[in-house]
Amino acid sequence: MPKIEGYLNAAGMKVAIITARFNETITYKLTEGSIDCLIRHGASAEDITEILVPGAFEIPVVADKLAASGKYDAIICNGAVIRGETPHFDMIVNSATSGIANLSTKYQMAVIYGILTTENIDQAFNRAGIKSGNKGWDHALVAIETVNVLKQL
Ligand code: INI
Repeated sequence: MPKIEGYLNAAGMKVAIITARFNETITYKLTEGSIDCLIRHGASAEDITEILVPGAFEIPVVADKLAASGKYDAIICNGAVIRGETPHFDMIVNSATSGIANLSTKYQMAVIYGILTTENIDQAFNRAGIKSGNKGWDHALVAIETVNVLKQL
C-alpha cells in the first residue's frame, strides 16, 4: 500500500517567515521559535527570509506576493490576535485566516497559519515560549513536513 509522509529534514529548504509587529513581545518569540526549529532540522540561515508587517491583517497580501515570487518552499505567517484587547477581533482573525488558507491552495504550497488567537495575554505568552512551549517552533515543523509531502506528490 503506497504511503506518503513528510520527513522532517529542512536541508536546502527556502522559507519566508512573515511576522506581525502587533503584539511583538509575543510574535517575535514565535518567529525565534520557528527559526530555531528550521535550523535544528537542517535549514541554512541564509535560506530563511524574515518579513515584518504591521499586523495580522496585512499578512495575506504580503504572503500572496511572496508565494507568487516562486522563491520559497514555504511561508510561515506568525501573528497574535488577543480578544480581550481587540474589539474587532473577529474581523481581523477571519480576514487573516481566509486570506492565508486561500494561498495554500492557490499556489499549492505550504503557507502555514501561525496566528495565535487567544482570549487574553497570558494565554498568548503561554504559547510563545512559556507553559505550552513555543507554537512558532510547531509552525516551522508543520512547514517542513508539508513541504516534504508536497515534494512527493
Ligand atoms: N493586529 C494584530 O496582529 N493583532 C491584534 O491583536 C490587533 N488588534 O488588537 O487590533 C491587530 N490590529 C492591527 C491590524 O492587524 C492591522 O494592522 C490594522 O487594522 C491596519 O490595517
